[in-house]
Amino acid sequence: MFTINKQIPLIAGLLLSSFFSYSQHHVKPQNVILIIADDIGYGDLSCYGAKAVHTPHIDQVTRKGLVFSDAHTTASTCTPSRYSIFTGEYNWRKKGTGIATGDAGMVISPEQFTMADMFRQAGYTTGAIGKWHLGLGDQQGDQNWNGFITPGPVDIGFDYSFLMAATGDRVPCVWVENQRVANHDASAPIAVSYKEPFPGEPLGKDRPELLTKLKPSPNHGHNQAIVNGISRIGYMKGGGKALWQDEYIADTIAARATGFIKKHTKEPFFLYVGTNDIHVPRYPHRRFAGKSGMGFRGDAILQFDWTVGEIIRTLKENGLFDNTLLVISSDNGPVIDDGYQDGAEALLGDHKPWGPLHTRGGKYSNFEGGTRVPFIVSWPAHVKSGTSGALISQVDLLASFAALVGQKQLPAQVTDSQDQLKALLGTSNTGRQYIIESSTSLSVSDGEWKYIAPNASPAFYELTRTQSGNASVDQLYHLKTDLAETRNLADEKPEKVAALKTLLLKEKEK
Ligand code: NG6
Ligand code: CA
Repeated sequence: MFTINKQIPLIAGLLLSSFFSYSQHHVKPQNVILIIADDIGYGDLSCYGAKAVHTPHIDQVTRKGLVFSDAHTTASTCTPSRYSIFTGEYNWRKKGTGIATGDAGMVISPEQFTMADMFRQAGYTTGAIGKWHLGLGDQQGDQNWNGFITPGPVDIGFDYSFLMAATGDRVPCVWVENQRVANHDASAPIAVSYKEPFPGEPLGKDRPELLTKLKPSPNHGHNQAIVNGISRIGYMKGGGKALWQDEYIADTIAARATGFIKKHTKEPFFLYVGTNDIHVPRYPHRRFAGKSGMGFRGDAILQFDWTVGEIIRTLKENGLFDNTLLVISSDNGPVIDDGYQDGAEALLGDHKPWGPLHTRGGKYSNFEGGTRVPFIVSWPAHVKSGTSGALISQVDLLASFAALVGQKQLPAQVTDSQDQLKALLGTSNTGRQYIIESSTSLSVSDGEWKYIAPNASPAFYELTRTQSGNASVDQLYHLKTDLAETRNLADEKPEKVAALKTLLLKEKEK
């Protein structure tokens, strides 16, 4: 009896400790999928209040998921924003993180620690599919598009990659699978240049009659190499059967993403899916034609929603949906005319891509419209459905995912990523104390107040019709009562300006 009695606390202790170690080490999702849309605005999805466009597949996710109202990118364009997601470091700390050309070298160097490295360490198979725009190879222009391109995603932690090097509107217009051009056509060797045209290759600016699918907007550029009846930024030669068809880009990305899921049903995986939707040139598949009533831009939103639906369906068919942590977000705010005459402006109607809250700005802007983005988390086994007002930044995904999968120690170079797992999983509504956003200026926001540092750039970008948030003076907005950032209170609240400036300075000195 004595021994048994003595053992009871021991057994109970063992049970308890194994329970706690179980909860610490086993409450992690089998898979993590990060879907980053391109240029989808805060108001472009029905779960964020859009009425004119319906995104039922994403609605289906939100019925069991968490919808964030105060989630941000670190920058208002793609390359810097994705740089921060993958490295956990603010883009503005590192040179060369601006919008990359299609022949840019790797923006993240192989020595850097990334989200993919972290997942790999935690035993997850890692994949990157779709839009990359973070450079390939060592330096600008040195890629061998007809052979092996190195360094590449494998050197920053991705076991598998199937990517468009930059954007739909930049050459080369080919898929790069595991650092080789997919379907490479030996009869049409590929050459790419961002300096000089290739003699004999037609250019959009000279041969408008060849632009059968979309025409560039005046003064935006996008009038260089012609591929598939659309002129692009940059010069390109060759490609042959490897060239992508714009109307199948979404189908290709969805097929690769669902293929990756089906191939890895038995092991944990991390999958990054960067959609091309709804970046320009918007040329969705004809099955979406006219379905939104808003032309190509609206139809591309439906195509994005369909892509999410394909991923969900595949997860469900393979019994993976409940135990997959899925994050859906965007890389920057919305833009209407970003370089092609696709009717987006004329057909917009009452739709407000910036959101039901009339957020000002959009892609390229320092205002909230540039960086406040849709952000949805789904993990039905552990995350309750609802909404969250927690202030979060995409730069926090790395440390939060690391906490999720038990990778406690992150290298010091992961300067800016905070463990916001509780906010991400909806067990806390607090989030960050403040976030830093970047465009032409740096801004700091604590969720209630936002400060934008002065700069000399124009207040309005004529080409994209963007209110840029640039001003030669300090700007201070009370977001809680003025989300549209219309009343600059800097003169009335000098102490608040000083406090936020101090935060910014502290961050810069880190
Ligand atoms: C801009 C392009 C724009 C788009 C953007 C990158 C011009 C005038 N505009 O420079 O069309 O490609 O770069 O978009 O060239 S992003 O979403 O990938 O950041
Ligand atoms: Ca973008």
